[in-house]
This record gives sequence, C-alpha cells and structure tokens, in this order.
Amino acid sequence: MSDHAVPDPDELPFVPAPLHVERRPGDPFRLRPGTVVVVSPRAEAVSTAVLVAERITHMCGFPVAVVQGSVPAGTEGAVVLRLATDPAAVDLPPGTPPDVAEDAYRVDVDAHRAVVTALAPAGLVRGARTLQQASRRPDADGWWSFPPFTVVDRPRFGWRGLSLDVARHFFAPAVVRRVIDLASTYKLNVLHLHLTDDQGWRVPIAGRPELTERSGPTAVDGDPGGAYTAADWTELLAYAATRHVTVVPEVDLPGHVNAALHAVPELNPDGRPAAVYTGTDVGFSRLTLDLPATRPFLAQVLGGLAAMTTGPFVHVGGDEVLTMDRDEYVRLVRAAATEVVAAGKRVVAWQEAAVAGLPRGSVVQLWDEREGHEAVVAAARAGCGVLLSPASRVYLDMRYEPSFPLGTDWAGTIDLRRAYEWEPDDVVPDLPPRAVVGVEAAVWTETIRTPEELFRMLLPRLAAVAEVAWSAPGRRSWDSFATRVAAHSWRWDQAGYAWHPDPAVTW
Ligand code: TNX
Repeated sequence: MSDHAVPDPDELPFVPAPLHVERRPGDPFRLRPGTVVVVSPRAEAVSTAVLVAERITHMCGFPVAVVQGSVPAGTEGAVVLRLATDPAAVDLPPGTPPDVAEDAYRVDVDAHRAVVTALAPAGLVRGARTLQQASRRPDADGWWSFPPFTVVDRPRFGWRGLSLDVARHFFAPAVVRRVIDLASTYKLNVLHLHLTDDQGWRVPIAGRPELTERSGPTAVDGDPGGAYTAADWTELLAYAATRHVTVVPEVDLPGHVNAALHAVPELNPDGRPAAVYTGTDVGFSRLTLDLPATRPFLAQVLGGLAAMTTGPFVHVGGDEVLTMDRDEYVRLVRAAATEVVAAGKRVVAWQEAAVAGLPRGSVVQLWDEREGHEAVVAAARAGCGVLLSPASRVYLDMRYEPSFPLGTDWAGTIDLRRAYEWEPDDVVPDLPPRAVVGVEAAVWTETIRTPEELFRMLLPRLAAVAEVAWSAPGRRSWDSFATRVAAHSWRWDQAGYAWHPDPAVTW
C-alpha cells in the first residue's frame, strides 16, 4: 500500500493524522435505512457495536440493527466491526507494546461496506472514530456518505489524556460526558479528573460523607459547587469505559487540601475546621503527618477511591506544597503511595513527587518547565513512567492570545500552533528510552465556570494535543493540520461545542 503522510484534506481530514491513508476508486459508501452493524461474536465487542449503531441513528435518524456474526444476505450496506487475532491484520510490527497494540486498527471502505478491524475493542472504537470523521456532510437527500478509502493506524503513545479540574469549578456529569465524547473523537484514552483542591471536594468517599457535604457546595469566587454522587460516578466510569477512555481520579495531597481541612477538623493542628477558601492562590494548605487523624484519612480516602476506580491508576497529586519541609513531604507522599499500592492500583503524581522515591511502575506527570527535571529523570531510571503535560504547550487554561477574555497566562499564551508544534522527545533531555508513556492536556478551571467557556478553551487546541500524542513525528506538520482541523468546525457546531476560531486557520 502506498502511504501518504498527508491525506488529501478535502476528502479525508482526519485528526489525529493516521499512519497510512489511501484513497480508493469507486462509489461512496452510503448510510441508509437497512444499514446494519455487524460485529464479531465476542461479548467484549458488543458495546462498541451498540455505540456505533447509536451514533448512526443519531446522525441519520433511522434505527440500526446490530447483528453478530456475518453480514446477512441481501443487506443494503453494512458497517462491520471485526476483532482479529493475527497482528498482521492491522500491520502491527513485532514488539509493539500492548497499550499501543490494543488501539491499532484498520478501516476499509468500499461502496458496500465499511469494515473496521482491530485486535481489541479499544481499536474498534478508534477505527469507528476515523470512519466517523470521513463522513461527508449529508447530501441534498439527507444521506450521509463516505468516500472509499483504507486507513491503517496505531498510536505513538499509549497514554493520551486530558486532565479536567472539577474542583475549582464543578462540572456536572452531563458536561463531563460531553468532554468524554470530545476526547474520544480525537482518540484520547484517559480522562484525569482533578477531584479535590482548596476550593471544593467533588467525589464521595465511603464512610466520609462530611467531605462532600461540607466541601461539595463551595467553589472559586463563591460560585455554586457540587459533587458527584456514587451513582453519578459509576455512570461516568461506565460511559467512559464504553468509549475506551480510562478515568484516572486525583485527590490532591498533601497540599491543595483546604477543602479537606474545612470538612474534617481533626486534620488541623488546632483541631478546628479551616475556613472555606474561594480564592485562587496555591500552595498554602497542607496535611500534617503526625496528627492522629492523618493516616486514617489517607487510608480511607485513597482506599475508597481505589475501590471506586475501574482503571489501574490513582493520582495522589503532590504538587505545589510550599509550607512543608522536604522530609515531611516525602514521608506524606510515601504514605499516600503505600495506600494506593495496597489497594491494588498504580500511583500517578505530579513531578514534585519524583523526589519521594515512588514505587516502580508509577507515573510522574511533568508540568512545570521552570524547574529542573533531575528528579524526574532519576525516577524514570528507577522504573517510573513519565507523562508529559508541559504547561507552556498543553495547559489549555492559558489564554490563546494576550487579550483573550478567559484563562490565565503564567505559562504564557498558547495559540493553536503553539499547542501543536512541539516534540515530546525534546521536553526532558536524558530520559531513558521509552520512559515517556504519553501526553496529557490539562484544563484548570479557576477562570472557567461554564460549559461554553470550557469547550472554548478546549477547541481547537485539544485536537492539536491529540495529534501530538497519537501521530508519529514524520506524520504530522502544522500546514497539514491547519487544513484538516478547519474541516472539523462544522461538526463542533453541529454537536453544540463552543470553539475559538484561532486566526492561524482558515475556518
Ligand atoms: C498549576 S499544574 C497547578 C494548578 C493550577 C494551574 C493553573 C499543577 C500541578 N498545579 O494548581 O490550577 O497551575 O494553570
């Protein structure tokens, strides 16, 4: 197969750019009443088939049957989801890491069928997103059609994330579901939720109802807060799981804890509840290791959170603790990490925690490019992964340009091109090979209070970061991206997502 680095943008404006794209001759594939979704008869693939059928019904307005097995005789048109066992089915090179292999897929579209092939359900979802992006706007008769093509694709990194701060301002489950949809459209596979901070506590912990009762209702500037119920949480995890997005919950410790200090008086040295905090300073609040309440609190919160988490990771924060000596900080982070490991999960922590000697297999999340990275490199040499969230590129709470009405600028302004044009291998020199597990965008919400504001900060930059995380370096270029991403704005409009018309793109 020939492989074009840059697909013909008028025809196939895929974001992120796939590894191989080939246009094929022939008539387009059309979705029409009678189209069925055919899926390999394996239980784990059925939810993907249902997702695709629902998507088609949503787009086209007619019901779509899901059929297990082979294409029924006389079928007008079929979307086929095929789970293969042979890695050659998706052109996988030997030695591909499992987290990349599970997302690998191919899509083959001709006039009669659109076939998505993958080794795992996650790959079927990624391929279905590629297919979705190939759809042309409905023609005069209202039919959706797809030009014939073949894509063979797999990600560069196994961790492609978005971190959402629901602590400074709360975002309801319905909004988080829309964030998951968007992330999944661009093949992200991790949603990291920053669930607690000085201003609020958003996640229910069994046996600790006071956390959400007392610190759920608060938020920055006295705005309305909120907290997820246990049922909300379970539903969010299920919604994400169907889209093969792993939720990584974060309880930020041992700093950023004023909401906990407000809800639990015994966590304060004077035994009195801290006042509510609705400002946006960082670094002032802290746990105290030697209080009798602290270790039980860590055990209950982290054990409880681990038990509520289907994915393999729990994030313990660790950032910006400005009022504690290093020894106590290290002991607190270790105590937190011990609870996470005891509960059967792997630790994720912000880069500051690299000094604590995290367990092998932990993930250190780099964000602050102003600091030296020696401890991060040492942690990587000791068997930790490194997740890249360089603030000056992927902090999507930074303004697009100096006069932009929302956001902040401590890490500079980030226009679309700046979010796109950077190379993960260059962020931390001296890392051992394969230490970088992936790339994660982050949106902090001190200045962001409504869904409209949130999506305007995310789009179009989230698409840029997604391409950095997915597409191999030789497969991407700004000029190509700028052309392709322009073809996505009608979809955002159609789905009701607010977005910023960055002037570097002809929208
Ligand atoms: C730094 S990133 C923080 C957050 C702020 C963010 C604002 C990190 C680990 N800490 O507490 O919300 O900057 O951009």
